[in-house]
Amino acid sequence: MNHIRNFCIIAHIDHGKSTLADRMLEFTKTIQVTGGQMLDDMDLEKERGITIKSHAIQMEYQYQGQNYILNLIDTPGHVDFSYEVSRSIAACEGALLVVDATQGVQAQTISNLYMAIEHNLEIIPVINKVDMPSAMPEEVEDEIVELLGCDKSEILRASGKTGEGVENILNAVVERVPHPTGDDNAPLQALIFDSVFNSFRGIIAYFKVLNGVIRKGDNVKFFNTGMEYAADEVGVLKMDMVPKQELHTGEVGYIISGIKDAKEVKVGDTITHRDKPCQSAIEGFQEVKPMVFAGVYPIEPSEYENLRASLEKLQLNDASLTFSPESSVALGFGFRCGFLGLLHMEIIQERLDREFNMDVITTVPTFRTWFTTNWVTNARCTTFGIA
Ligand SMILES: Nc1nc2c(ncn2[C@@H]2O[C@H](COP(=O)(O)OP(=O)(O)OP(=O)(O)O)[C@@H](O)[C@H]2O)c(=O)[nH]1
Ligand SMILES: [Mg+2]
Repeated sequence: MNHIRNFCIIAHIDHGKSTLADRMLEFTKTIQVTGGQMLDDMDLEKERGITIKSHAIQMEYQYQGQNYILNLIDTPGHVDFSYEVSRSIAACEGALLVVDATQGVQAQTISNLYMAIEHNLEIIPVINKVDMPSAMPEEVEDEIVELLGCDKSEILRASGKTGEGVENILNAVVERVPHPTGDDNAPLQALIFDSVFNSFRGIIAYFKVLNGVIRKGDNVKFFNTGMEYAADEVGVLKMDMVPKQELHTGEVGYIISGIKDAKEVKVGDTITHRDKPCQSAIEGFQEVKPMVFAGVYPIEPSEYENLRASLEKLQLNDASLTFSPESSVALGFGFRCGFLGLLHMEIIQERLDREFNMDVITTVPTFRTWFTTNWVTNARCTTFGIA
C-alpha cells in the first residue's frame, strides 16, 4: 500500500489535462508514443477534442530506487460532466490542479478544486502550456497562490506539448500524495465508481478497494442491491484490462462477474464478500441534479423497449443520466430524460445513435433554473437528432 498513489487530474475545460496525462503515460512507458490523443479514446471525444468520460489508467514508476504504482484518472473539464469528476475524486488521495498558463484560473478550476478539497485530497498545482508564447506563468502563479494559499515553490510548471516538467509532476505525486489507507485484513469494502457495458463480457464495474482483498473466483455481494455473483475476473486498468489474481486495499481495478442486467449495477454501491460481509456500505455519491430535461422518443414505436435497454446501458457508463417513462399524444411512448446541460444532452443523443443505433426524436428541452425550482417550459416540439 505504501507504494500506491491514486490521483486525478482536474482543471477547467481545455487546460490540457488529457494531453498532460498522455505525456505521463509515455514517460512511464505505459503506452508507446503514437501521437494523437490516447486517453480520449471515444470517437466523439476525438472529434470534439473534449473529454466526456473520466478515464482511469495505471502506470508503473520508479523513484529513488523504489517501484511505485500510480493510478491516474483523467477527468473532463466541461461543467456538464462534473459528475464524472466528483466520482473520480472519491477514488483518489490526490489531485493535480492544472491551470492553463495563457488563461489562468477559470470557473471550473475553482469548482473542481472545491470538490477535491471537500474530499481532503492533496492538491498539486500545475501550470500547463508554458511553451506557448502567450503564457503568463508569473501572473498565473500569483492567482494560484491567492486561490490555494500555498507557497510558490509548490507550484509546478509543465507543457503537455513538449513534455517539459512531466518528470517533476510524477515525482511530486510520489512525494506529496499520501498513500491509500485501509485494512487489508478487514472484510472487503470496494467502492464502485464507474461501470461500462461490454456486449461480449457483460457489465464491467470499476472499483477502488477501501478495505480487504478481492480475489478471482470470490463470491461477492453488491451491498445495496443485495445481488450475489462470482468474481469471474478481476484486474487492473492499463491501456487494456489486465487480469490479476487479487487486488488489495488501496488498489483500483475492475470486476467482471457475468452481470447482464444494467439495473443490477449502481455506481456508488459497495462490493463485499458473500460469506464475510462488511458491516456497512461505503457512503456512495451525491445524487445528481439534472438541469435540463427533454423527452426522448423512438422514431419507430416498436423500438420502445430497445430504447429503454439502450438508456439503461448508457446510464451504466454515465451515471448522471436520469430517465423515466412518459408518453405524448403526438409521439407515443418514450422517456423523460434529465441531463446536466445542453452539451450533455447532445452527447447522449449522439451516443444513442452511434453506440446503440437508436434513432430518436428529442423534444425541446426545459430548464431547471438556478434561482427557483419552477420549470421554464417550452411547449413547442421539434425534432433534433434527425437531420
Ligand atoms: N501549446 C500547447 N498546447 C497544449 C498543451 N497542452 C494541451 N494543449 C492543447 O490544448 C488543447 C486542449 O487539450 P486537452 O488535453 O484536450 O485539454 P483537456 O483539459 O483534457 O480538455 P477537456 O478534457 O475537454 O476538459 C489541445 O488542442 C491540446 O493540443 C501544452 O502544454 N502546450
Ligand atoms: Mg481531456
